[in-house]
Amino acid sequence: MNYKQMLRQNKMPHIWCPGCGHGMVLAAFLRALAQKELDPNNVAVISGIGCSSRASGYLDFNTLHTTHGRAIPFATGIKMAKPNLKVIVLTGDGDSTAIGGNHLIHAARRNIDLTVIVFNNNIYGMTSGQYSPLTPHMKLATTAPYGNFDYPFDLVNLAKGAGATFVARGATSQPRHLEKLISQGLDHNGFSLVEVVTQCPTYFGRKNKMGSPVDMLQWQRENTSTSGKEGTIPLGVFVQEERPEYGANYLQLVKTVAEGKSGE
Ligand SMILES: Cc1ncc(C[n+]2csc(CCOP(=O)(O)OP(=O)(O)O)c2C)c(N)n1
Ligand code: SF4
Repeated sequence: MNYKQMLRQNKMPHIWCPGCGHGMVLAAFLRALAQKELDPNNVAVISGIGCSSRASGYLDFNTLHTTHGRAIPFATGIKMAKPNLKVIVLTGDGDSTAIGGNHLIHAARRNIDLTVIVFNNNIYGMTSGQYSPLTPHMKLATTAPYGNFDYPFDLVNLAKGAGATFVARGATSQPRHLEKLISQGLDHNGFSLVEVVTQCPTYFGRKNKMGSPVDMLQWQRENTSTSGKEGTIPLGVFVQEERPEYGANYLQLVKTVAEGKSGE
C-alpha cells in the first residue's frame, strides 16, 4: 500500500493547523502500516472526537469516527465480532485519558488485541485549549490561566499498571523512531499502547510561549531521550510481554461451552 491508496484523497486538504504534530503522527503510522502488507479490507481504524481523532476520516480503511472518549469500546466490539481484523485506535490525550480513561485501563487489563496510538499534545486542541489529564503541572491552558494545579498521569506507567502487554512512547521530533515503535505495536498480539509526544502550536504552544512549531520540536529534542537522560521524558519500549489475548480466550470459552464441557 502506498500513501495514495491509504488516504481518502477527497477528504484533502486536512483541517489541522500549520505546524500541528498530528499529521506527523499520521505519516509515521502510515509508514509503519505500509510495511505490513495488510489487505486494507482487513484494517479497521477507530477514533473518538478531537483534532487527533479526525485522522480516521482521512484513511481509506474500515473507519469509524465515534463519540468523544468512546473509541476503545467501539474498537473492542469490532475486534470481538471480527477477530481477523487489525483494529487500531487513533485518539487524543483528552479522548483517551479523561472521558475515555476508564475504557483505556480496562482494555489494557483484558489484553484485547488493539493498537492504541495516543496523540499527546498535552491539551484539548479541538475545543480551544482546556487542560487534560496529561497537561504538565503548572502549564497554562484556557481553563488554567494561573497554571494547571493538577499533576498529570504518566501514561506509560498507567498503561503498564493496568496490564498492557506492549507500551511505548515516541515523539514527533523523532519520526523514524516513532515509526518503528508503531510498527512494533502493530505486530504485538495483545493490547499495545504507543504514546506520542506531539505539538499543538495553536493552543498549548501559544499559551505557554513555546514559539514556532520548529521551536516546539526543538524543545522535544532537548527534553526527551531514548537513553534515560535525567530530567527528560523517556522514549522507547517500556513493556513487551506475552499474555493470553482476550478475544482468543473468549473464543476458547465459547467452544468449551458449545461442546457441553462447561463446569467440568
Ligand atoms: C461527550 C463529549 N464531551 C465533550 C465533547 C467536546 N470535545 C470535543 S473534542 C474534545 C477534546 C479533544 O481533546 P483531545 O482528545 O486531547 O484531542 P486534540 O483535539 O487535542 O487532538 C472535547 C472535550 C464532546 N464532543 N463530547
Ligand atoms: S488546535 Fe492544536 S491540535 Fe488542533 S489542529 Fe490546531 S495545532 Fe493541531
